[in-house]
Amino acid sequence: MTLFSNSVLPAAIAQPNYDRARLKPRIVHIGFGAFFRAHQAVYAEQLANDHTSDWGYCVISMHNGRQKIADLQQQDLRYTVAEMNNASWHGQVIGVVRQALHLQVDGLEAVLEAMAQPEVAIVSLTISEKGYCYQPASGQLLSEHPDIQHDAVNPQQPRSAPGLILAALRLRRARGLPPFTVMSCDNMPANGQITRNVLTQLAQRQDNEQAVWIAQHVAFPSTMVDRIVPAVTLDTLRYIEDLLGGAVDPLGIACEPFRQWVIEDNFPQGRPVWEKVGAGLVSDVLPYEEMKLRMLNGSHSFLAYLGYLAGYAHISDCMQDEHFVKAAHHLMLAEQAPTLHVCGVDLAQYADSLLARYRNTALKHRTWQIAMDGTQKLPQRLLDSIRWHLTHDSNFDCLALGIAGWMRYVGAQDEQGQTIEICDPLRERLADAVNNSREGPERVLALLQLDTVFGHDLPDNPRFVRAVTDAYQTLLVQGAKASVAGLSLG
Ligand code: CS2
Repeated sequence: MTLFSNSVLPAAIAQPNYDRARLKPRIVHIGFGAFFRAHQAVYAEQLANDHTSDWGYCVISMHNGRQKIADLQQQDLRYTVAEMNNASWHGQVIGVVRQALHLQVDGLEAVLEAMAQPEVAIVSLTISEKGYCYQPASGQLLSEHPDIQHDAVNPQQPRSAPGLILAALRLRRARGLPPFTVMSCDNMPANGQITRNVLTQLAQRQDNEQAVWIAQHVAFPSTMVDRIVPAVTLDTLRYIEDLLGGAVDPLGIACEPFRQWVIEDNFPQGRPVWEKVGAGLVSDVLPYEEMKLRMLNGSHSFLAYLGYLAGYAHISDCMQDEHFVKAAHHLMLAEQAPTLHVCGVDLAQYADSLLARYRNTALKHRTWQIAMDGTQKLPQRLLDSIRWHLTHDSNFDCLALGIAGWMRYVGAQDEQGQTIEICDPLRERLADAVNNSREGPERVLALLQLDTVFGHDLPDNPRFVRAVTDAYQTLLVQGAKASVAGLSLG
């Protein structure tokens, strides 16, 4: 076994061809997870390789991922990305990270100092939906979140990501430095607006003057990000070890070849020329975000809940079942596409390309992984479209079955009676709703009481309640496979 940091890698592995010392950590990225490593960092790598860019990253992890930051430091801040298709792969070493910090290990002062460097122009985020401490149904700050309650009265000792960013902005302001631009790269509609909401609303509770300053001076561009990057498994790491000729990279990551990034062009402090490496810089990202969230993520969630219940461990396994393929296609084109406003995109082609991506058997994208955090995902993926159908009096059977699938899933027992491990920030509330209701329509009504997910309009809408209850009953009686096969997709 050779360590990645001192080994000679096979010639087929692309390596940084630029002087890494040239790169400055002009972007601070919070959330050194799989998605960042295989998405934003890859764009920066291509810019440095092909366009002499000097935009490097300082990466910060706040709570989890201690070992990852330690590994990164150990291997000279480099790691491998393997783009994998059914039968082919392309391996690349990423060198754009110039500094790596962990809040718990390096301490708040070091983290704030990195964020307050004059050269920092952007702070970007992949902290997942729940990291924003917001209410998915309304897009506003979740004031009762324990970390927000803490940060509201302890602005100097932040626990939440919004609190940390506010502390860094406060420090820059005190030093007479311009603010940085805050760029969310998480899967939420108008993610820039949500980030602005949570930051300004938390700032109002800390110090209203700072809230006014933020509203006047800080830009929050929205982005649509896309690349399928499953959680790393031991198998992936072994595969990457083979690619690397036996060198071990604990940070190696596998992803699909496809990537897309649409960015609102609003960076008063400057930005990399992302458009040179395929990103779309536009004035309004929302139509693209909605398209991706509803057609890709919406069908992903549908396949995740129903697929898991049907016994399919991976998205590519769902694609072996022609009824699941047809249902996903129908969901995308008949139930999601009509709700969209995007121009100049052939949605039928987009749907076909998504199904082709889902068929990538090299990825092993677990349905269980996508099923996580449903309370944070359902509103933008399925429920907004349902609202559209309720207004237009049109059919939404697949969407309703998707919601019913989630309800059955959070019941925490699969169709064979085995326990399902539920991962969700509202896990306890879900368990309360499940344990205090009888299986059947009563369970549906209990789960609909989660107002940060469903708001008040949906539980009050008889057509919605009936559609979800009927789908739930069908699932109970027939099981997931037969319920999907029995959808009438006319
Ligand atoms: C997935 C996404 O885990 C999930 O919820 O739907 O991570 C999806 O793979 C990415 O958004 C694709 O860009």
